[in-house]
Amino acid sequence: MTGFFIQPVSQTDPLVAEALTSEKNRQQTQIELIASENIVSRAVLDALGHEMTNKTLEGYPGSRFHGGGHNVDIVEQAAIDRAKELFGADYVNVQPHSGSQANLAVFFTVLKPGDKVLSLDLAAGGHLSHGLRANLSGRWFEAHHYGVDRETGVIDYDEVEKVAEEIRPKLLICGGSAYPREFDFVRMCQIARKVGAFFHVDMAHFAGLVAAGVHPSPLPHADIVTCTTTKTLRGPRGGLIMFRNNENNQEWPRKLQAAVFPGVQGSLHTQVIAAKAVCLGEALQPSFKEYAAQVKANAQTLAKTLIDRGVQIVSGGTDTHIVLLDLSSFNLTGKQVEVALEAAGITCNKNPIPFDSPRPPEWVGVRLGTAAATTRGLKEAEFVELGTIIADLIAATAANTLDEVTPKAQKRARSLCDRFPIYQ
Ligand code: DSN
Repeated sequence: MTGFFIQPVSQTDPLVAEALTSEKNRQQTQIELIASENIVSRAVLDALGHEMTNKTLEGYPGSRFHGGGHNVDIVEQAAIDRAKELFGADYVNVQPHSGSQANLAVFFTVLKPGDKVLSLDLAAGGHLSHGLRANLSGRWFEAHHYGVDRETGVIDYDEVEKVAEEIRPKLLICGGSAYPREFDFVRMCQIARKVGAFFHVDMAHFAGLVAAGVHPSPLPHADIVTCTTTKTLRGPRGGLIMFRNNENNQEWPRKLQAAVFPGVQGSLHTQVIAAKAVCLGEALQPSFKEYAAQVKANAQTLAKTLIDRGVQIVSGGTDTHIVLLDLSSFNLTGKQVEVALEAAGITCNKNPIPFDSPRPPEWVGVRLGTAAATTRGLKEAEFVELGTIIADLIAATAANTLDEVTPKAQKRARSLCDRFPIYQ
């Protein structure tokens, strides 16, 4: 075993080592605008790469199926306590391996197969784990969807109420991956109560904004809330489930514990639990409030810069970190613009916009998010620069002049990376 415990991957596995080095280099030299991404701290990386990964453990702190769990108990309890403090929750489960697993555990707890759910349509910004036919949630449960108003791109809550009254779902969900506006939790809760549904908020994208108090919290209104620890919360890949006690969820702590384990998962990702504790601790610091406020200010600056250059933004702006571009007036697809931006060193993703084609190659949307670049240190002035580069690239894609425009755009994006370095 000589070397087994000391040799780094660069000595033992050149193929993987090279891909890891290139990925780090890619992140250092590209501006990341994928809305579900962020750049975690060295402390979160330390926890993720820790020997704690060797520990197999099932169950919950104080009640485990394996011995030797004392240290994991400490980090899991810390993660639970910090999440409770951060979000003002009475119940927290930090074990879900992802947001989708967290959502599945909710379905497992409050629904029986065949029960009806009502959630935001995927094309209007929803999430696949909220009842897409291709996902388990859509196979085992009867999913129905509400959308957004065709003119405003914003949810029409009267319409949600009408649909909810027709469908009478057992679970009403709000949240998703590409809805750039705040949800009206008060109204959604009223609708849920009126039709006798439980109210679930998936705040995966905006959890960091809620934690920092720069976005309304769903906790006072929802029966149950899920999120990821990635995205605006700036932590490792994984999910959380939480709620504030009310008359509907009194029986749920026991059921949810069992739904996560052994319902939808086996043993813990112990090192991820440690990283979750670190990220939640970071989010409790005053500097996180400043960070989250800057994420929002940057998104608003980016949206305004693009609007001023004639780019249409779904819903006309943003209340969060998400800016959703509608490229139909340029006669461009999201894929064309995603490729043009990547060639210039800016990463984003094609996305459907409301009422878009069901075929991804035909989607006319691009989703941008400001969480990662804000972590790098970019502020309003740099987001004006970024918006200008993006608008130039969109115009050049439409005019077929990318060969001329890309090199200059690439230089400008690279200069932002050099001025705001990461992981030096
Ligand atoms: N739902 C995917 C996204 O928003 O990009 C992953 O979290």
